[in-house]
Amino acid sequence: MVTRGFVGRRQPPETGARLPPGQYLTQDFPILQIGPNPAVDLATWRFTLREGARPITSWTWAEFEALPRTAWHGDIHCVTKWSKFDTDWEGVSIDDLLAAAGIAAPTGYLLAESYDDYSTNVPVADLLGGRAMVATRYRGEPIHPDHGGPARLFVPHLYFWKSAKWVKGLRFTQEDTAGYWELRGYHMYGDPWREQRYIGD
Ligand SMILES: Nc1nc2c(c(=O)[nH]1)N[C@H]1C(S)=C(S)[C@@H](COP(=O)(O)O)O[C@H]1N2
Ligand SMILES: [Mo]
Repeated sequence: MVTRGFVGRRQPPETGARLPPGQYLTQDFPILQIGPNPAVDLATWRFTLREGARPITSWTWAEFEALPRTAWHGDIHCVTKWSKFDTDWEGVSIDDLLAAAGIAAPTGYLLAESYDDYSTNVPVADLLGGRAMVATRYRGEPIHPDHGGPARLFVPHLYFWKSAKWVKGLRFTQEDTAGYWELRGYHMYGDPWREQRYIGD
């Protein structure tokens, strides 16, 4: 207890304001996932947008790499209580993805689907206005497979379980459909600043 208080006071004052409630700051980059890294081959990689069951557009890796790119710098927050400051990501914003697909932003929700059978749900509105991307680079390098490379959904204003690693597509849905962790008791939305960790928070 004494050590905790001591460490707490040694943090720069701005650290507290940047940490959502119940979070602590870490310098490393923990790896959290439901199983082993899936094998993802760039030669056969596809990224597909779907409305319900219907495919709208799909990109190969080369096509995806040619889309407009956005950089993002900031903090990420995991529901297991670590936060990491000043991370740098690059990828294709959801705004640019929809524009490239030639569609207006759908109403409703999105279920992100991954190569490891993971999924997670997010309201579409949360992905617009530059607040989310399909990230392909971390700190200027291709994302390491342990962190979801070649491509992961990246929604930094929600708990990090919403940032689906090894993402293979986005499915737009009318209903808010629970993903892997949401089916197992985690919150449907997951705002770190409102500490929405579990259903009912
Ligand atoms: N495809 C996939 N994405 C996933 C997961 C997973 O198991 N599979 N785990 C989630 C969880 S619970 C967290 S906290 C973050 C961890 O990302 P990291 O390993 O890059 O820190 O990935 C999320 N995205
Ligand atoms: Mo997590």
